[in-house]
Amino acid sequence: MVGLARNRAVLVPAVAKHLRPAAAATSPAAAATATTGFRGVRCVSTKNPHLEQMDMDFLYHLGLSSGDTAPDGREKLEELFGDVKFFCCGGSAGRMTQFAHDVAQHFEGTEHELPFGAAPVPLGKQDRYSFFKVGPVLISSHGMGQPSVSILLHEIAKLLEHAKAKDVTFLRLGSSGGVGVEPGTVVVSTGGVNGMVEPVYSLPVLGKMEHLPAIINPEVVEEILSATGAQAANLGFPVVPGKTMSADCFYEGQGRLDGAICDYQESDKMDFLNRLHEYGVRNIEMEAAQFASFTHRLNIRSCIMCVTLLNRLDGDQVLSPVETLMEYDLRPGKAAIAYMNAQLGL
Ligand code: R2B
Ligand code: URA
Repeated sequence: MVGLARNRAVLVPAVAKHLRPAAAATSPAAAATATTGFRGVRCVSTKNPHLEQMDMDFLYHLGLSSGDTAPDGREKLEELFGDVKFFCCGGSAGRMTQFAHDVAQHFEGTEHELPFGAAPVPLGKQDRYSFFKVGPVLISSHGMGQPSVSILLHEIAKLLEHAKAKDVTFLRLGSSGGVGVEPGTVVVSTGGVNGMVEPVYSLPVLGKMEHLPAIINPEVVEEILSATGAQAANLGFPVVPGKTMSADCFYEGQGRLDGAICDYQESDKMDFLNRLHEYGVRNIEMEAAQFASFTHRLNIRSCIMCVTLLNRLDGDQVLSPVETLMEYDLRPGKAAIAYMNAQLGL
């Protein structure tokens, strides 16, 4: 047996305290897939009473600060970021820079068009994350792994709260290894699971392990599937829903046989991958569970769209030609633009 049920005795109290009220009313396992009322005009809102005591908040990794006043009397961050409706992030700085240019091109001739001749300009300090704003879309790289995306999400949530941004949807656009799907497929995550195949992101806090439900809002999944379905012929690649496993390691943590160290056999790997497939997992990457749990805790609409670079049931090495991989890399961004288009009514 996999998932929460197997560990119910250990996880139930630990998980329940992290569920938002509507979800907590159901069992933890049901809560992991529940619709939990994300609709309505709402500001991005952090959950930390200590922030209220601070006159100024320096967002260290972004190189931006709250507390400055714009000429119109508003907080400077509100002037710059108050109109944000989407935050799109992905691992690679190069890919997210390209995405910023693609979004800018897409907005040409619309109300979100950049001023004539302007290109997306990198914001903030750029040495950790490559960060851009194009109309209502905030774009950033997040590096590899859950610790890296976690730092970014804490600072982006605070930034958007200072900015009084409303109704913002967070999207992670990434790459992954497929589990029983054709390479090049974009998997829209319906929920995250950790390396123990439990629907949580597990984080030690003050010497205690916290199990944070890795819940994705099903409404956003449906919206993405509907927008990409309507554009299926233009997009030209499959988009499917499925659970996503997030590992803290590319090699042993993802059951690969080609790392520098491996203490298991091919049959052990295949047993595990088949167990994942049976549980509904369709791809493996390194950030989704953290991303899902963080956005769930702050009641932020979010989803994860990752292209699969290979089918892990067929092998471990990423062997497709460079041109094929470059084209695959563009796919989550194309799916996100189709979704944002539909949401913005363009
Ligand atoms: C997908 O690709 C990266 C590892 O190659 C990692 O960031 C992820 O989630
Ligand atoms: N990224 C991962 O984390 N795993 C893969 O197999 C491919 C990309």
